[in-house]
Amino acid sequence: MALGFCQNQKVLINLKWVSPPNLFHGKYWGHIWPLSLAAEPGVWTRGRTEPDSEGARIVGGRDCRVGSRAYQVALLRNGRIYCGGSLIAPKWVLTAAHCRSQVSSLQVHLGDYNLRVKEGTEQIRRIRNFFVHPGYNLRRYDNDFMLLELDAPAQLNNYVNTIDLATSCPFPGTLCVVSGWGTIRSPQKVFPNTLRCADVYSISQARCQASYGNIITENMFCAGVEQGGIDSCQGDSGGPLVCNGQLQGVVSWGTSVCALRGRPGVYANVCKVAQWVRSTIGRKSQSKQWL
Ligand SMILES: [Ca+2]
Repeated sequence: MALGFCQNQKVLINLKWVSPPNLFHGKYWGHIWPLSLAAEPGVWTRGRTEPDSEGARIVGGRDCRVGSRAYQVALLRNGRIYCGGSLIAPKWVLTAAHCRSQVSSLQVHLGDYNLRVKEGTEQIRRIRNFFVHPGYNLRRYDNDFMLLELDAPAQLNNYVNTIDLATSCPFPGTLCVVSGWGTIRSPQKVFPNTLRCADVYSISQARCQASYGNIITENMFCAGVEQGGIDSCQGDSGGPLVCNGQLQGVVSWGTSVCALRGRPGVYANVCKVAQWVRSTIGRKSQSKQWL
């Protein structure tokens, strides 16, 4: 969850993804999509030059209530947050396709809250297999979905539980909650120990396209707040955006400086992939090779 800052920094589109600190710089910038910047000159506009004109505006998320996000998954690499995800069935996690790099090395934490403390609620799994959406397009960030099959099913309880997929597409203005262990500052990187939550509102496709142009497809939607300052950010990728108790969005991308006014977060549109999710899980659950 990010706080909003806007200094003399170019605003770059970037996936809400983070690599380990020793690789951070190279891999982070390696995920910028230059063509999108060329196609969308507005994205290149520079931030305000007045010192602290935005830095004083400290707004952002909050600690989630313990146990309130039992579907939240942490994908860790070398003990650090890499991406988020959502438990949608005891053996299945829905996350973002752009989190797929070296996916087999990721550790899956269910029922976690403070990543630095062993709370006794955690269930740790490995990834047996992963399925990237067949329509995923890295250059356009389209269909940014990936299913992870866990090596063993989760034991469901008060701290670990599944969430239902959205049964309808987002209605503009709906209050939603996004959660994750991503950076709480932007463009600085400050990673919290505890799970953070933020309230954002779904935004119409017309307004989303007014912000980002025709990069926005029907498989994405925007969510944010009018004044900026509250947003998902690097490290939150793949995590849940939940509206009315259903998983409506997967944290996908935004400007590299998060939470800017007029630059809402972009989410993969879960209502468009319910059939793919059901068929993938159903097919693999029935196939003996996966038992
Ligand atoms: Ca913990």
